[in-house]
Amino acid sequence: MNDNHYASAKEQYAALGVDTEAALETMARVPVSLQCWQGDDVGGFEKDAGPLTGGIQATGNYPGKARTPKELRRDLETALSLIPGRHRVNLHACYAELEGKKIERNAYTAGQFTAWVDWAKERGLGLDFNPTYFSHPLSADGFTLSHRDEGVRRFWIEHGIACRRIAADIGRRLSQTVITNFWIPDGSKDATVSRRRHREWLVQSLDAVFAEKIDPAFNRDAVESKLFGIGFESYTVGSHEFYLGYAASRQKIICLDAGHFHPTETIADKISSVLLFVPEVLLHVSRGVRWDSDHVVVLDDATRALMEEIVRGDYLGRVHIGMDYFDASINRIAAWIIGARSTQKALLLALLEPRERLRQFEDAGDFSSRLALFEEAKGLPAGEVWNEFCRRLDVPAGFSWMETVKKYERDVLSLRK
Ligand code: RNT
Ligand code: ZN
Repeated sequence: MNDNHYASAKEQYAALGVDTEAALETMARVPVSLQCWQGDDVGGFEKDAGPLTGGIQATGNYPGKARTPKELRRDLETALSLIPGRHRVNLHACYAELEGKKIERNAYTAGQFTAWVDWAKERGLGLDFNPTYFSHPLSADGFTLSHRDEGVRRFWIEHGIACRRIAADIGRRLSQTVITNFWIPDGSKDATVSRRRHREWLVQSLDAVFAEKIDPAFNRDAVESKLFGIGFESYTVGSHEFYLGYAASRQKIICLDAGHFHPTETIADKISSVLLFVPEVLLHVSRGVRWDSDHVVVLDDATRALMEEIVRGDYLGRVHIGMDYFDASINRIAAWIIGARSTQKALLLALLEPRERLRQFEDAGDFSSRLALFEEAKGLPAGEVWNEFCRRLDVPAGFSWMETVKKYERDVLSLRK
């Protein structure tokens, strides 16, 4: 019965020149990088960590957040078991396991991430990494790498250097590349006179962080811009122009976070421009809602357009898909799964687009047929291909995954007080 549904879908797509088998193969080999920080509201495990700062906020108090690395890993395993395919986990430096020792962030080493790496290795997961430039006394006044005080800048440069070394070490142990993403909160709430100086300091600091040559087989660096943060509304040192210029001139990966632009600005159209000038793109797939840049991803037009651009431009080999949102108002594991599956669905829809046919119409100047086919293609049975994808990878295709999450909530999460 189900097989027939897929077989019929396959035929309907084939009639438009779309190979569903090729789409399924691609789907099975494109990982998403799950953000560890969705599991504990960006808390991390440094014992004396204060509240979350840096202009980001996780609102809500849904019960059951992970309190220890073990809990977080177990939660991630549960989420990953309901997301079809083989994936990656994105770590932040503040998820270091310090075992009661007092170690400063500029002195972190791979030793603090051994348990994470062992775990990833055992499960065949890739890892990605982020230095943590927030929730720390030396970031309390809103500046880190672009701070006016040289000593503060030095501390954060050292943290960046330490993180690249940790990432390279992880990459060596896993025999694959770790992407290390640099995002800093630096900026101010109100009108700022010295915009220029902070940006000059930031260039110098980043150059110092990246001075050490590291084998790109094990670590590659990305830089992430932002429009504004909460409490940082008037000035963000690391703006889009800043990082696009930096990434292009230093050949770094540019990280595009879907929530970091003006409310009606989306990132889909940026892909084919930035990839002319930077080697690769890291996506922070997210959903901005008014002033929040980090709502759970859903299958919306912006996410669909993003994946369409990546597929149409044949960029899958140069784009890394990372998730970045944090919502503490719903079950945190469900949040991971909803966002990742929606991202995958957007990718599948893009792969199923009759793009050769559409391109032919476009090349022939037949825009009536192009628009007509865009609209007719929306009625094709993509859901059957998604179901087949999940079936082949042994993950529930439909809503029933929620039963597993609810059971986990009853048996595990509700016992965390
Ligand atoms: C913040 C950036 C950044 C963070 C993570 C936790 O606005 O999006 O990527 O979400 O580093
Ligand atoms: Zn981000």
